[in-house]
Amino acid sequence: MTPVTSIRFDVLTIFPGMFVGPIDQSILGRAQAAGLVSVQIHDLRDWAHDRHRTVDDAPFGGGPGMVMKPEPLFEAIEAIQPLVEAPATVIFMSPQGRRLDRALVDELAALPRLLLVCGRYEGVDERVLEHAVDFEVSIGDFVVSGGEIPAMVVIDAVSRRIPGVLGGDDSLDEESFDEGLLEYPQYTRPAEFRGWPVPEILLSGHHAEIGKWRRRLRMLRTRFRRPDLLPGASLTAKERAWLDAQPTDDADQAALDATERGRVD
Ligand code: 9D3
Repeated sequence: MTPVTSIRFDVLTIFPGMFVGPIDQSILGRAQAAGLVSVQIHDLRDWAHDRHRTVDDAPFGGGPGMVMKPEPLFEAIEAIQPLVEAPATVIFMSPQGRRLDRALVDELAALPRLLLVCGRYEGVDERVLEHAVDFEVSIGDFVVSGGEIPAMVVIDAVSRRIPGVLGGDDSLDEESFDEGLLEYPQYTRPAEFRGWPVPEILLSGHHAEIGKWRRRLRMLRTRFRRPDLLPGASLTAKERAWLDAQPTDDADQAALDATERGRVD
């Protein structure tokens, strides 16, 4: 018997309805049916103390906006933790958090259980972050309206790292990013569309040459679009030398990449 890794997500939110479509569709839906991933959504208002189901209040010291009250959050987290045996790592989705990247996705995928707490309003009572949350996660330096969509991003990205979730060869998913290079350009029929031809090499049937061309395009593209990735990319000394020898002064390298520069000489 091969060991099976699975992960459980609990989500705490005041908008449980936002999660209904996304997590039941496609790859995530299949992963849940296969028992590789489970997702349970919890409505924070179920732990409110009044009949208006209030979960926010004005900030001490004044200032704009509202702050999430501590009692419902503490009580919800304490009620959700014992629902299954594995202890959950509690993550608060927040613009102040550690920025999500591949390394963090992999760290999270190694955990058995995550409790994702979605923020709303201007913020949350700091005592929740200090005493009930393990750490905060952001999906990037831009503002979205709440933690729900970021939590879905975490669930989707982390689930893809669980073996078996992608169905086929899961290792395929990482290959292009793994080597720290962007992907090569792709084409399908027709061979000429509105006067724009597919690069000739791809029609040649010379698989070794096509492989070289694709590799070169990946290197050129990465240098042009994401030069920050290059120092960490796994290139051979020969490949680095080749790339260093390519001119960088073109007005439109992107267009050039797809044709001339990728030519195998
Ligand atoms: C007034 C200052 N704003 C902080 C930048 C207030 C604020 C705006 C939006 C506070 C929270 C939010 C809602 N965003 C999230 O909860 C959130 C988020 C995000 O906005 N960007 C990236 N990642 C995340 S994770 C949660």
